[in-house]
Amino acid sequence: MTEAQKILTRLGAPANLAAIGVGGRWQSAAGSPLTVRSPIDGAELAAFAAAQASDVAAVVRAAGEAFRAWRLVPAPRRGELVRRLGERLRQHKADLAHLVSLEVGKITQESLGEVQEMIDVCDFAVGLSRQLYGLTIASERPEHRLAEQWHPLGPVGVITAFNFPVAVWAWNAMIALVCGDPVVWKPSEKTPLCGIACHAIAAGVAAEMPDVPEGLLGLLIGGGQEVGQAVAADVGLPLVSATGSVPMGRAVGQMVAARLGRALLELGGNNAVIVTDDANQDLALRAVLFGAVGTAGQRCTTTRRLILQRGIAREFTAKLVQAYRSVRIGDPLDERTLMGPLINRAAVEAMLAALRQAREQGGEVLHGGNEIDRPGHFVEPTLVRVSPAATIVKDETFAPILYIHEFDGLEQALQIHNDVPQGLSSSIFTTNLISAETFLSHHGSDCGIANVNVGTSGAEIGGAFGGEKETGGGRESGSDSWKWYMRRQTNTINWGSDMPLAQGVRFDL
Ligand code: UN1
Repeated sequence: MTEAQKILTRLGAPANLAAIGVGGRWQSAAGSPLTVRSPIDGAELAAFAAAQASDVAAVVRAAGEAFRAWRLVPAPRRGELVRRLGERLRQHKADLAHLVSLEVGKITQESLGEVQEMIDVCDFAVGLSRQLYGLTIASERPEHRLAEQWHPLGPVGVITAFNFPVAVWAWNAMIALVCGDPVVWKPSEKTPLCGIACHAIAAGVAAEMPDVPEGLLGLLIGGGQEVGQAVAADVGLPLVSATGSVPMGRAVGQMVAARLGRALLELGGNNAVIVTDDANQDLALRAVLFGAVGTAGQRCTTTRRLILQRGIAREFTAKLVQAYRSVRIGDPLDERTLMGPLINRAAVEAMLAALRQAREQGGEVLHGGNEIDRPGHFVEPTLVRVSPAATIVKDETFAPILYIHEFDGLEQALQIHNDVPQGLSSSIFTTNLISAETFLSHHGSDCGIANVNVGTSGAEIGGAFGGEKETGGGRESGSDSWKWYMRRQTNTINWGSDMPLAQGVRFDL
């Protein structure tokens, strides 16, 4: 048994790993064989057959049946399931984090942080289960009351990416569950074991509560795109929440729109940090280092562009090069390591290809630029000084490349900042109130997330997470993101003995 399999067994997964889960019922699939290898050293972690598109309908049907029962369960009681799940995640935090590190190559600190994010969203959702508020609205008619209610929406399809293989499911599933919605989850085919682990933990907790219907939680591990496409196309899923690349989101969004379903998209980012001449450079340096090098540059919120004011540009760049030199790269399970591997060979190739393009477009590599010669998929974190006009900087390359630009005035910085197709996360480092507020204003950052003296990555779950433009417009996790997972109903109640029409219309016989 591999270490990963031992962890899965402790978390309640079946000995023979299966690609399909409906509550505690696991079912082997007959799709293409899936061999899971660790990006750390290429070692095989597990192998089993993936699900096929034809497997989706039955899981969605079970979710539909579960919906009819779950929507009748009072929301605070639905919160009790999530509360218990949060407790169970606390117990299994170390094991689940270890599995994340093995399967994705994240350093232990970041894997623990990811599981903590799940626990935090559980706590948030438990509170939310008593706060699914609607408004009351002043009616224009006498003795009338106008109000809105939020009702459960139905089963939610959740498609997640490899880089947050457990947390993003939790962001969606915990909110959906308290809102009264079953969840059908299609994890990334690059991280099926994290999918199996979360499903096993959740199904174990659900089985302990008699009012939880079996089909409430579904899992489908696909081998390619076909399962995700079937999820997007299934009318039994009124909401599909998808996290991943822009091309994936475009495909899913169009399929969901074609059936007039609701899509919540959280796609690529091309996040920038602006550092002004008056900034606290120590703060900026630490935030940029974590934002650009953390998770080996594989977060949607990774800092990909650094926009430096001319007066401090040389000095700050020199400090950054110095910091990059001391980043320890290697085994993510070694607590001294700050950067682990990329997810797979294709990610390494994509990084090298982007760097070739950057050089062709006039970029100067100031640090890194190479693959590291050892088993697994290790690269050097890379700094490239390049003009913001170079087309390569408009792309999200899911790797630790940081492009460095220079600017003179804030207007120019904002112009460079917003001149990319994506709009997820952004930040400015400044001690000047006017610069900070301009950045946050309607003519400042065009992103869904905009920070002052805080980096682009590492958002808390309490806020709404997501972005504009090609990032897809969705909002997940905190604030009022829950409204995506429910249907709003507007109610007008006449408690008088007359029948006045709205807008003062008269229609008398
Ligand atoms: C992602 O990369 O898809 O803000 C999510 C952050 C994390 C989540 C990132 N809380 O970096």
